[in-house]
Amino acid sequence: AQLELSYKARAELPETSPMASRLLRLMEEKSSNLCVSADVTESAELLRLADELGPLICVLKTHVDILQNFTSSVADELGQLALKHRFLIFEDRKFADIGNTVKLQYEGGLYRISSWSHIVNAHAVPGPGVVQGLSAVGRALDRGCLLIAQMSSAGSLAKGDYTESVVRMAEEHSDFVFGFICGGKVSSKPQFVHMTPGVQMHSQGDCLGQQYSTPSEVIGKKGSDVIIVGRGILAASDRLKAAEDYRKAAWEAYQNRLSS
Ligand code: BMP
Repeated sequence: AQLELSYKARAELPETSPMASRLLRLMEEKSSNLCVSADVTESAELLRLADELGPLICVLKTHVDILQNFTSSVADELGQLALKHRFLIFEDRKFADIGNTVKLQYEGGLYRISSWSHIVNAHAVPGPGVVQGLSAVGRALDRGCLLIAQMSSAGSLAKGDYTESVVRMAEEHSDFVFGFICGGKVSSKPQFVHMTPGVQMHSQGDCLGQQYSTPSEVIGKKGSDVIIVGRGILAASDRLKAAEDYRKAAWEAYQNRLSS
């Protein structure tokens, strides 16, 4: 078996990118490998959530295009909360077009994603141009990108050879791509961060194809680094307590992995 490095040790490797180092370091400092998926439709609720759960999370994942009332000041306030509570913002935009188009989508439009989101993600299906287009905007701003290697939804086509090609694409663009959206560890290179959605402790799935695993399966068995939790926390009557339960479960699974 491969020697299991701590998040902190991985942050310090020379091959680890600045964005991965920043994330791995703050995970260690906050004892948190929890990313909350803040899938709410009101900006005020998004900001309340970020302020309330901020101390417990390493990343706040957004879908700004589901907000009814997004303005640039929402992005500004989110940025201030990210500084206050030391988390990174990840706009889950899933770019999937030719390089020139994603460049325009990332930088401009209503959302100006590159101006406030530390992390974005992309599908590899267009080929490396998608990463080159995003990188042309993001590199100069010290942003980072995750490639979608696998998906949590039933019947996903992102598997097998496709997943392997995504990993190679990441390795070839490691100055901007620092990790993966995946079900479990897909690369043995310790400089890459693995982030896994489809995590819930008390449900197997929803009626639209989502499939859930538990924090201990994802971090302990499958070797991912960060759990991404939406409704497991958002639908709880006490969101703060639910977030703490997920943080603790995922952190303990990581610690068990280190000591085994
Ligand atoms: P929930 O925990 O409520 O099922 O939400 C999961 C979140 O992760 C959603 O925002 C969804 O868009 C995202 N997601 C996912 O569920 N599976 C994937 O493969 C990729 C995702 O980004």
